[in-house]
Amino acid sequence: MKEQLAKIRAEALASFQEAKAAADLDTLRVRYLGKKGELTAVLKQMGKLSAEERPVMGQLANDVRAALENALEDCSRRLEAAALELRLKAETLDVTIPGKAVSLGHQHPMYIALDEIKDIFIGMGFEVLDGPEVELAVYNFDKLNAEEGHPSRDWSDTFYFDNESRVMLRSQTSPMQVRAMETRSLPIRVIAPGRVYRKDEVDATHSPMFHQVEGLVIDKGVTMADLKGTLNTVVEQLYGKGTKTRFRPHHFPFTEPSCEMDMQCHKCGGAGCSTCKGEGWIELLGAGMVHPRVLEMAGIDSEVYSGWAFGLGLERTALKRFKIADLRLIFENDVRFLEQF
Ligand code: 2NM
Repeated sequence: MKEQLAKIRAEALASFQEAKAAADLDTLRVRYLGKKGELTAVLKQMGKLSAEERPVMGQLANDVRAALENALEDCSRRLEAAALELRLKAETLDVTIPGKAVSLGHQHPMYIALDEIKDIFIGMGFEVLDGPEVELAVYNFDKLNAEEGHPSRDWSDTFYFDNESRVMLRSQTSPMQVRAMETRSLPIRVIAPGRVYRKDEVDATHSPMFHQVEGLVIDKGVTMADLKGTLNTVVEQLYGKGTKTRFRPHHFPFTEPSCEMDMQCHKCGGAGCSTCKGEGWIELLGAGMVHPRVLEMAGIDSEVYSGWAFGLGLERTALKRFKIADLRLIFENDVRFLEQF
């Protein structure tokens, strides 16, 4: 029996050393130490021993069991460490390898132009307003002094939602200015950029959806001189110091007097060329002194307060600002085009 125990011990220890994986150790544990294992089989023969031999063999068997358990424990730890080592090697990250470049989009030139315009006006104390693209005709037309019968109200010019021509896609951002006059305390200094809609065919200078920036100043003693001074400052910041401008008389229903503002052609310096179509001047925006009737409809006393307003097309402004030839490029969103700005 003593020899049997020594043999089990030697064999078991050797096989533990050879185990390659934790699963192998489990199989070996069952084989040597399990209920039907080799050590148990030997212990079952203890009954045949004499009373003197039994405790000696018992002690010996316990020593073997303890030795095997310790060895199993050691081997298990060794295998675990080896497995961890292997995993760490396999999962090594070389943090010095250059990353894959992420393809970022590009800010649209029209929004670059809008940001510049916003910055200029915010710098002069204006607030930027946002408002609904679906408007009431009352705000888009009536309160802007464009009453029933005005050509811009025609079904062929405006997108209406109902047969009564009450609800529409705004054709200008001026309804926001009306809302500002009705709800804000005076004085008012705001700009309202946003999308507007008109029934136009798409060509190099037209689109049924485009963007406007309108501005409004209302205070006591505001005159055309404020209009000219402010807009000249904006144009110089946008197109460069020393940019010459001129104001031509014009007509809008919501302003009186009304004007259009041109800048001297940057290409020919006013002599006339293809960029300015021989004019020497390039049209920038419309403006004027807010019509007293518009002020009164908004609940502002036109005897005490006066104001000026302007409106410009943002796409056309971006075309001029970045010398782009065709409006359609603005809407196509071709990255090869966008990346140039
Ligand atoms: C323009 C030209 C001139 C304008 C007027 C108003 C308001 F609400 F005060 F009456 N908002 N915007 C205005 C004036 C717009 O766009 C070419």
